[in-house]
Amino acid sequence: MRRLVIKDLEGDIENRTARISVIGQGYIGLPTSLLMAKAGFQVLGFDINEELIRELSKGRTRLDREEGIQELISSLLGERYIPTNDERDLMGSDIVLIAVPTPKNANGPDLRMVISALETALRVIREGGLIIIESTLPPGTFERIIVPTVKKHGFSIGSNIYLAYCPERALPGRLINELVNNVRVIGAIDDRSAQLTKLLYKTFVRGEIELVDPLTAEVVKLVENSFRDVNIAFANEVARICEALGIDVRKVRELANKHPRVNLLVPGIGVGGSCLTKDPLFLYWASLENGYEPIILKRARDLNANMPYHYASILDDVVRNIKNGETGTIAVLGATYKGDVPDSRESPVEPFVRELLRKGHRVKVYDPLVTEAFGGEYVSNIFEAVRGADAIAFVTDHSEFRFLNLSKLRKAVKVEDPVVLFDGRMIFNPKEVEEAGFIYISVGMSLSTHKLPIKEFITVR
Ligand code: SAJ
Repeated sequence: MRRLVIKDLEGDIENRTARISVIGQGYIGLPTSLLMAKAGFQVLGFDINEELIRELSKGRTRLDREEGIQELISSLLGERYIPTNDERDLMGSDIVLIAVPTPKNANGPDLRMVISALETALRVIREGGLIIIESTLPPGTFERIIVPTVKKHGFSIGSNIYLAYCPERALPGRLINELVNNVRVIGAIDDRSAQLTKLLYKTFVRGEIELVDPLTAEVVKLVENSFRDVNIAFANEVARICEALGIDVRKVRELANKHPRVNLLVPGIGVGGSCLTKDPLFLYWASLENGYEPIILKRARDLNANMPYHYASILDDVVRNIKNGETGTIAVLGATYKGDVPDSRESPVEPFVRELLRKGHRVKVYDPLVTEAFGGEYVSNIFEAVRGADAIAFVTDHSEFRFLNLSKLRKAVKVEDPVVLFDGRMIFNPKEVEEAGFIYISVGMSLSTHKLPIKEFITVR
């Protein structure tokens, strides 16, 4: 009898008759649903956010800047891809995939959304079905929390239910491409769960698929994002060193990167997004609990988190110098956590803006993709945003900013010299900025070298 159930699901995956439900229709759940629908499955995209489901049902997506997503929705909606927020539609699913956020709170990971999605999955899955978790799990969660929850519902893993962890590893901005081409890591406690999950992913993934134990899969995912956070922290550390020593990090980076084994990332006003700001901490906490404190992870995280405060402090000094000690008006351009992605979660722009406000400045915020202003005044037009500004801070590397006409921008300011342009993402050529009539300041430069009209200029802290 058990064999029959197992064979059924294999066959249903192979001939695309398995009915799949995906809980969470965000950055990962939506594109993954669409890819499985494209592969030939009937996919229900479930989300508790009614507004999101309403939009999707009309064929509209918040991920319209992600290449390929709008096209996939247009061709699959109502046919093989059906968005819903009615849990009853999911009853009897053969496969349920969970792609909801795993945020952090002050003391550790917040697993409430994952657990709630798992409870939903356990209510709707058919006997002999497969549950896959794509949401990030802190080390040990699969065996200590997920497995016991499944057992509590009366299921026996590897017998009348199958269960696997397959963390998403795709980069916002290149989602479809990375979901298809990246290597996938599957963690499971039994072979059948791993094999069934592999069979499913093989229907839409071109990258290799590796099978490991759940703890290894959990750690791999966190190591990847910690690697990136630590590497950006190193670039930021080099920027701070250059500021202290009075040289330009651009030249240092350009020359160091000519070495065949050096690849210094781009220093900037900070590291944001929902992944890099928490994943290194998940790894840090888990290791600490088990007797080893990974100090590099913690130091890197703290350094990256401090960058927005550091540059808010510099800008505060610069503006007060220009204004003879008074506060001024600062136009902050960019609000999202990175360029060309309409996501302001954990954006480093938030502490940057809040710190400038706390120091008493008027802050106007413009972003081409979101209306978030973090307590500042949102302005929907870039030229209006800069009008009357003593300083303009570019803090997100949107493509729109890279190709701006800087002379036109300077004219729109309508303030006598000096007007400062702070390049928080190193997207401009300093010479061009100065030719347009701004004073250029940036990450990783000694401020004493800037051509400000003040003799005794601040020293970088
Ligand atoms: N950043 C820099 N300097 C750089 C590169 C990035 O300051 O040289 C900043 C960005 O501006 C942004 C932050 O870092 O604020 C993070 O951006 P990102 O593009 O590095 O990464 P995410 O958070 O969008 O996506 C990461 C990816 N992980 C890795 O590249 C190892 C992605 O593959 C993961 O799937 C994703 O986290 C996730 O969901 O875990």
